[in-house]
Amino acid sequence: MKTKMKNAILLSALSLLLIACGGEENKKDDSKITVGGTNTEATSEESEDKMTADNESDVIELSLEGNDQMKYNKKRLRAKAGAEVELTFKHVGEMSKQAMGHNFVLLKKGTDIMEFGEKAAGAVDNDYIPEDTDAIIAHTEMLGGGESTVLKFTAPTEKGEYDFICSFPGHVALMKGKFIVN
Ligand SMILES: [Cu+2]
Repeated sequence: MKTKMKNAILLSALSLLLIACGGEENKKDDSKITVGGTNTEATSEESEDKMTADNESDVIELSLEGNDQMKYNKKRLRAKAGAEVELTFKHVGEMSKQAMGHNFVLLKKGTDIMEFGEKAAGAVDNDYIPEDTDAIIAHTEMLGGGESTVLKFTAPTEKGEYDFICSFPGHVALMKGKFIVN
């Protein structure tokens, strides 16, 4: 009888412990959800890019998508000054290059992106990449739905924020972001 009682006490003590631990874990989870909830997409985006930027390997791998809603999936890309960048750019939509073409054009500091967009719109025969400009640091080809490409280039050596845009006519209004060099 005595051992049975001992066991019973032990068991209830154990279950109390378990309940206590469980409660704490739930609390932790709750706080996590609250933090994530306040800052939806940007948080995961940011941490993902940070991880890439902190990577000590020689080549910085970045990715970017464009869709049929005329949007990029990221507003910021990050790279270290002078680093070799390998950007995988994908058009995840289904629309044609003629109707909803997307590219990635990285522009030098001080470029007026709306002005550049207007100029690019005139370069119909060159996939909307103006030929008489020195504002472009690097650019991909124009893609249609389902296509993807990899662009290799050297990040600017000067730290700061650079603009990237899609130069398809009218897209710069929505398809623009910051390429952050640190
Ligand atoms: Cu576009």
